[in-house]
Amino acid sequence: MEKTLILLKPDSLQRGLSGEIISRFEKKGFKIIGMKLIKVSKDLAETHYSEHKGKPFFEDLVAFITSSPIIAMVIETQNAINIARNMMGSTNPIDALPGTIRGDFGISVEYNIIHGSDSETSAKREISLFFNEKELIEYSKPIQKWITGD
Ligand code: DAT
Ligand code: MG
Repeated sequence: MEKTLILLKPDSLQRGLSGEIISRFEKKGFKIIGMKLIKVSKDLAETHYSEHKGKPFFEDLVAFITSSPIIAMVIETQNAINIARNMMGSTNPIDALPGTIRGDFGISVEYNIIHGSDSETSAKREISLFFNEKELIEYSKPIQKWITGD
């Protein structure tokens, strides 16, 4: 089963949207295998977003993600990365379709509510930045066979 890292950014918690967003992933059929509330350090933020270093929005992005707590979670299912990205919607809420998380709740690209890994390589790298192995719990959910046949 594929795993992906989801971050509910500071605006999610400040706006009281975290339960709603977690619920969408649960209802879709993802299994939550790791979850925690954390205040992201500047170091972790810069490492996590290192691909954007040097871009005009980088400093503001780091300031935003470190400004207030986030919820980090690892969720798992078949094709988890692409399914989660589709549920999130486009990076800029202007382009995000209604029915997606950013399409339903977002207005601004800076305050776009949620992060999700964009590839298998990113998912592996990002999961290991936010979680150690002991924090990821493998368990079975019998309902899984009614979601994916597994
Ligand atoms: P995504 O979060 O959809 O993977 P990304 O990796 O391109 O998008 O960018 C990371 C974050 O940086 C994004 O969620 C919000 C911010 N960002 C991206 N493009 C931006 C821009 N043009 N202006 C301001 N912030 C931007
Ligand atoms: Mg990205």
